[in-house]
Amino acid sequence: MLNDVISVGKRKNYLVVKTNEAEARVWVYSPTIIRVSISKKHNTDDSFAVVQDPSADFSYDELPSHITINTGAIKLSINKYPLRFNFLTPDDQVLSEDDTRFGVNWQGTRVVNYRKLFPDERFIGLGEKTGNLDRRGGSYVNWNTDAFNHTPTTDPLYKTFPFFIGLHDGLTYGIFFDNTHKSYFDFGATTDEQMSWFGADDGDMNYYFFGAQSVAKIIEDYTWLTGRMEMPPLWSLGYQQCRWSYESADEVLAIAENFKKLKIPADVIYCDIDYMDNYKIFTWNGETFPDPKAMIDKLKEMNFRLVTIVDPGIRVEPGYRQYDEGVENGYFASYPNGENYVANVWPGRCHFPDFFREGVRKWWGEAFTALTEPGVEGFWNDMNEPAAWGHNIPWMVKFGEHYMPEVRNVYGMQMARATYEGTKKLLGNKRPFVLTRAAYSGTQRYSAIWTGDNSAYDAHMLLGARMVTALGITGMSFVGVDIGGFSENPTPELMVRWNSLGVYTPMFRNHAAKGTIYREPWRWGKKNEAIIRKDIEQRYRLLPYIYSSYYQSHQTGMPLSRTLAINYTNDPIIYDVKYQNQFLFGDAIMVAPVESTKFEEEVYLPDGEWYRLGTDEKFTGKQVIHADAPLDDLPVFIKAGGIVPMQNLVQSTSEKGDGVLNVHIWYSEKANSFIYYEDDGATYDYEKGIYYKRTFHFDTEKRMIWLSEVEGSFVSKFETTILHLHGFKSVSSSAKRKDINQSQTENPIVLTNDRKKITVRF
Ligand code: MIG
Repeated sequence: MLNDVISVGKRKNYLVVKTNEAEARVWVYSPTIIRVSISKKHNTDDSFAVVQDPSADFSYDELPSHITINTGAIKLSINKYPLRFNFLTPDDQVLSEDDTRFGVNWQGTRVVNYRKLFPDERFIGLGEKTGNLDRRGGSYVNWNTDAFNHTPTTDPLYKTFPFFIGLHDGLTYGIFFDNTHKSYFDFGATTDEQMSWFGADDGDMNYYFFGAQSVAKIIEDYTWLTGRMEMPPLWSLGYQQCRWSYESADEVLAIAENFKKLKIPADVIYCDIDYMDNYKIFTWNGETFPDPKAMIDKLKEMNFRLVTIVDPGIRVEPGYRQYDEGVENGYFASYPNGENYVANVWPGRCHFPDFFREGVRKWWGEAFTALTEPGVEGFWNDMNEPAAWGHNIPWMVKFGEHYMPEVRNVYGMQMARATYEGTKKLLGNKRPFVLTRAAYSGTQRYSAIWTGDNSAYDAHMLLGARMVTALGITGMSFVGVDIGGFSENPTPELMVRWNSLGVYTPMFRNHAAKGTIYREPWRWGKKNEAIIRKDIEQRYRLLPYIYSSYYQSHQTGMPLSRTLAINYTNDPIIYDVKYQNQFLFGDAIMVAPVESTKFEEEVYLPDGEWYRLGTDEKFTGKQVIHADAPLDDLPVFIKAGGIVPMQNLVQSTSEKGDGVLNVHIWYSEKANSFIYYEDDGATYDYEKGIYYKRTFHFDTEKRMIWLSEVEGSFVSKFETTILHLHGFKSVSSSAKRKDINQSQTENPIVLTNDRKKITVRF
């Protein structure tokens, strides 16, 4: 236990507070972010997650009983006898504080921080976890695991995001416990509602405290600290068709051709592990995929991109290039005596690249020429927990300078980093698409993620919706789940329903395990095919809105799929398990997931006014409504004031479209605005100012709609903007159709795109 302080002083840019057994260090990163690291040894101070440096100076006051640091936004009061940390608002309300009795406590190498639990305290975050939106009463472990066949209560899963947000007494705070060892979080589950606690098997009690007074600002601060996503390639936001596996080039092409023939929009097709020769990474099976380039060229003609899988396990086989080079240069994880570590996975006996070393990452990255030369642009990283049969890699296996238990939770992130850095170089100015299963905080800088091997039943679909929003809190905006469920077979109803939810999932990918029935949109009968097609079409119409929302993630860290706890933090009803799966998709759209066996659903409309998408039926908020939920019409609502730019139907993001940007606006008394963003969707030119950005405003009091002057030098692919007004009294609005597009409202206002400010009166 931390006992009395024996000395206080400043060293470089941090405060040092010593007791006779440990040392606490305190840094200020910004007025709303303070870091505390308490340790008996302070061995290393590297972080895989953090990309910012602390501010150079801050001042502290030392009083007889305590030390204070006041950043203007947070008051940290450090109690000296014994050493305890208390975080307060500038007007002295307690945000979060150590349990006065136990504070930070060690048992051997294990370190835990016990904190006061407030009676009304809720907890959100921790990323990819099962359980409820409000994690109060929950207990969790972070230990990246190949969780095949997991259920809606399994823990741990594939990823580690040791970041949560606490909510009590109308206050908000966040804690990021940046410790990569196996870690534990307990939100009052095991302490008789007395304390919350978090800790790890080893390492420092090293955490960042966020004191901003809104969930959105805390997410902004957390993603400032750990980095934000780049703009994704536009093609990766279209519909993605995957399967374990399409077994040959002929099958891949036949699937793509069918999408074209049936006029179902799509952008991406995948090759899972069977495209390789004996599961050897960076090879192709010469019989089933004799000419990858020819196949990919044909796919490109059909406007399809190919994503191929890579696993970390390198098959032990002399003569196989990756094996030979890895052995020769000592690139693999090893036992302490220097022998390469061997475990069994798909290729049989394997070695595992040590992604913790720069030279190894470079070597791995360069090997992607085997995929990029024939034309692959997307790289799927699987099995990187790392997974091997038997799961537990011996503790003595070394990765870089670390033994396995210290860095297991980061292995997947370092693989994704190596893949991202390597393929970014190989693709020149083009954006690679990287997808990873295992991850740690900060992975948003390199990769999209999916939630691993879910199953084809309703509870898993709902869990997926909730996980996506929890991952959004922890900085991961670009997230998908296997639409339809990976294991087992969905009923046609579940497939249709899940696909309709996929429209409003940041990454829209249909995937299924070996041995399950085929999942493509046409496998479910003509009637269901029509619904699936209609829903995928909606995704394509929404792409200008979705792409602008990704820009928001890129700029501020605000995720695409947002738990209602971000905007309606203090409304207790949104935490009710009945409504906890509802989410906002971007600023304007609210989605209520519905099980495939129900055709009506209780939906909670939070404060404000809401319109049902498709009918424009208007509702006042703060009430539960019974919403119709037939399989062809998922309950989707637009927040009054919502501004949603859409485009005409295209069959692929590679199609140019008709040049019309359809901007839908739903009436509200309150003024609103939306940042519209566009660029070439493919390259890094946007980093040089080659983008197109303008803000759409409307203001009911002023009876004006205006488009700000365009910022950036990109020329929009839309020559015309058409405004569609919904629910405006002075203009007739009879948009009664479900598939809104430019020709179906009576009031479109046609504007010719001018880069200067455009104003419209209504
Ligand atoms: O041991 O590559 O989660 O998406 O299809 C299974 C085969 C390995 C697990 C992934 C899944 C993928 C499958 N992989």
